Amino acid sequence: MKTLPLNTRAPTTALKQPKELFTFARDIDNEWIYDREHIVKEAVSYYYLPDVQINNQIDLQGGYAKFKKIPEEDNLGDFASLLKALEIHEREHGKVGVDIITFRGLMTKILALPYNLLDPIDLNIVAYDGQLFVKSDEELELRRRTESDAKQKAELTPEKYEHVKRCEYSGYKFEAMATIPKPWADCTRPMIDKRNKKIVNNYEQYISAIRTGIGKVKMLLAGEVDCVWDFLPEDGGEPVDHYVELKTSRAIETNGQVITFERKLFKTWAQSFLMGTKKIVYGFRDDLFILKSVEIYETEKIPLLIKNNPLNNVEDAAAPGGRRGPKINCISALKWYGAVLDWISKEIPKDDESMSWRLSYDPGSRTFSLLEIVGEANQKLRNGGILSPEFKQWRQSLKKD
Ligand code: 0WD
Ligand code: CA
Repeated sequence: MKTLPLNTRAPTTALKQPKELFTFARDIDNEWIYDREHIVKEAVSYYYLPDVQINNQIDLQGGYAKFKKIPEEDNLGDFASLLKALEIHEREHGKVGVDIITFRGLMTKILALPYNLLDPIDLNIVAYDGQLFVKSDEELELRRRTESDAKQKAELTPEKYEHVKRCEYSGYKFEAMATIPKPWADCTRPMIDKRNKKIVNNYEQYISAIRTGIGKVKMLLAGEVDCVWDFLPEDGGEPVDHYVELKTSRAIETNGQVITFERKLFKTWAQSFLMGTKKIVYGFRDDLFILKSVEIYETEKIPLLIKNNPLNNVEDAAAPGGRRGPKINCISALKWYGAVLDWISKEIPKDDESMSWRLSYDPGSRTFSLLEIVGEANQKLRNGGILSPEFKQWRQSLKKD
């Protein structure tokens, strides 16, 4: 087992500007879409929430009973569809030359780790064709989600548990209320006015795969994009520059809530920063789920915003046991992230198919480690677990030329 001390930091944070390579989407029927035109027409939505509507007491639990929610086991990050979209891209443009291929959300966990020391991480890594394919351990992830839900159910009153579920829903409802399916000029009046009647779901998802990198490590990250700020640029413009991340939060009234929000804002920064998403829109709601205000954050300004907050380093009321959380520093987190990727890239031989790897963070012992996975478990990851037969066939066919 190899370990990386938690205080490791890369000397610099040289970052490549993220560039979109391709997109794919999931529709309401749980089908994946790869056709660009179809995606633009059906899966991309646009931000639109004028002040008059915000002042209209939008109810973010409206339609809760009709929520069309995807089962957890179907929402674990579908690697097969990412690889299929990658293959389609490569058939036109050739093999994507990166070191690591993964979902953005998994990298957010690593980037945010220095200030989330209680959250475990378990990722499987397969080296194949000179690249590392990184995916969460599905079994563990699903078990954790199920157990966390069961724990809440057991520990909370039925009313409180219901409240938690409604909080979850309110995020998706905010997305439905803050977006329109076409640019404003192409929308009909009913499209805009009937948003509150729309049945909310979390099947529909638009995913952008970008090329980025930190230090010497080049990466392909696939991440969900909530909506477009103004328009999708044609010929040559960078779509990433137009993307928006939507979030909701309890309106902030007490110092404790400021600290809780700052921790959330840090995670949202990490998530958005990785994809090059420039804008984050927060909808603030009260305890009755009424939307009170909307705040737009520029992602690049958040590190300074957090740094300058005098409450950032006081007693962390949100942490279990009243733990004094370390002062959040986005640059320090980035240097940690850079060091991790550098370490992974150096430690894992990219052409050795005799083993796979497990990257773990264990909150109990506070160890960050890489462990070899051999034998049957390695074979399983290489045959369907992470790599799909279709994708391997595609990459093999490239080698024959
Ligand atoms: O453990 C896994 N294998 C995960 C899979 C963790 C996180 C996401 N996913 C799935 C997503 O559903 C999506 O299909 O992978 C795909 C790409 O997601 P991503 O952009 O890499 O994921 P992330 O940045 O963590 O989350 C983006 C969105 C969330 O929006 P918010 O505003 O809450 O960050 O993906 C959804 C959610 O809408 N999402 C989840 N939905 C239900 N349960 C979860 C979850 N645990 N995690 C992310
Ligand atoms: Ca979001």
